[in-house]
Amino acid sequence: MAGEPQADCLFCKIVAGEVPATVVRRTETTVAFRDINPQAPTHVLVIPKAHYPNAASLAAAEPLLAADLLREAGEVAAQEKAEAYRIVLNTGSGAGQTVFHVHAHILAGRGLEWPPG
Ligand code: D5M
Repeated sequence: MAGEPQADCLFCKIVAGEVPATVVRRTETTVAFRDINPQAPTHVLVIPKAHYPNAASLAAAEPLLAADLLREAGEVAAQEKAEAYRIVLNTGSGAGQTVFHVHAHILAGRGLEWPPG
């Protein structure tokens, strides 16, 4: 069923506490943790606890949960004292998505170029 935990999903395992992560914030619906391979001095991932493969499928099925994800991105940025930051939602392997449980990257703490690579 949509949103249910997937046995083979790394981020579902982080939600369940079966894989360790450096959690920086947790709400009823989301978890935020440091990226294991940081691309900036601040690099945090925000995920919904529910499993959706990407942002579009999350927003289509649970728009309020998609809003939670964006609100939490802002809360993480504030907690990290990021004055400027980038929220990235890679969608599809061609765009660099490697984990198919939707996650918002919060990147801050260095100059961020435009367009991104
Ligand atoms: O981003 C997937 C991100 O997930 C990538 O930046 C590495 C990160 N990652 C992978 N495994 C872990 C664990 N175990 N903890 C924390 N972060 C992790 P994507 O947009 O799919 O390329």
